[in-house]
Amino acid sequence: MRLLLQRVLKRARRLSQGKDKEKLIRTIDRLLWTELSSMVKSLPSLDKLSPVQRDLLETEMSIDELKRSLGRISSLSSVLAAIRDDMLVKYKRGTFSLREYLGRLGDVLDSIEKDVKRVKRAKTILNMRFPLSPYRYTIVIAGLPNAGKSSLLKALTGAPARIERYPFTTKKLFVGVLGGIQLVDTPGILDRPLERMKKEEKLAIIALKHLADEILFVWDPLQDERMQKNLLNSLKKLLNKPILLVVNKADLIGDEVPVKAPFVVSSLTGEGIDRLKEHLRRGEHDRSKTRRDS
Ligand SMILES: Nc1nc2c(ncn2[C@@H]2O[C@H](COP(=O)(O)OP(=O)(O)O)[C@@H](O)[C@H]2O)c(=O)[nH]1
Ligand SMILES: [Mg+2]
Repeated sequence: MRLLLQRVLKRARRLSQGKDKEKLIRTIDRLLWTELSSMVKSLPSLDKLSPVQRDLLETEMSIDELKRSLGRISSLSSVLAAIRDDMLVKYKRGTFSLREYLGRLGDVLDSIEKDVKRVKRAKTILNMRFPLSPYRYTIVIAGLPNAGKSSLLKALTGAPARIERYPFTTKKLFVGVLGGIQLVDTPGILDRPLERMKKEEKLAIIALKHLADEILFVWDPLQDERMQKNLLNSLKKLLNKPILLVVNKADLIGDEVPVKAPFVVSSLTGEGIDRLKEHLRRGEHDRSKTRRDS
């Protein structure tokens, strides 16, 4: 906040050309208020948020709290004006001190430090753009690391996946298209227990939850069964979407399929892939997209 004040002072000095103190006072006041009010105006109307924006915000703050913060910042308009007028009187009497003015402004800014932080964070969250089309039926691929998620995405969609940046995280997101469906591979997001999720990952998952129509869980017959069941259950709870179970690496297991699954495939040899593709494509026609909330 002190930085904001320094910036304002620097610009005000330039604009009022140093000598004219009355102009300096008025300029500091005007610039500071412009900064604060534009911070408030830069947020979209909180009563018109989409469900996904609302969910994202509420992972980190209550919307009422945010509204109160905005209110406190807005209410500084009159506080700042009163300080300015006081300073103008002092200037006329010859007792004006710039140091005193800045000190009082600093105190005022300190009093809204938390509010400003909250508003800035809200702005970051509300400006998030998820790099997926909200209009396509969306299948999110999940499963343990090495289960074959990336291989399956490639086997299903052919072309190399489009690589996007995951909002809020350093992670990459891989998007492939099959007919009108988009398939998404989310390495490092949906491949381990979610209890210890970081703040940013939580946001990413909530956005994903709003976009996903269905989860394709890749089961790896070579990996621990319990771990996979746990992950499957936590995804069921977290995302609350229909889950399509696909056993991968069919080429390595012969006839001994370890879980009951409607599809057993090999992303390596292509076994079972056409049947799965057909199923996914058929689903696309059955499900008319009526939604979009984001
Ligand atoms: N034998 C065999 N290997 C596979 C199959 N699918 C994936 N793999 C291998 O398993 C490893 C992990 O695959 P990858 O697609 O990177 O898994 P991800 O971490 O879930 O994305 C790689 O070495 C793949 O070549 C499969 O169907 N059969
Ligand atoms: Mg992968």
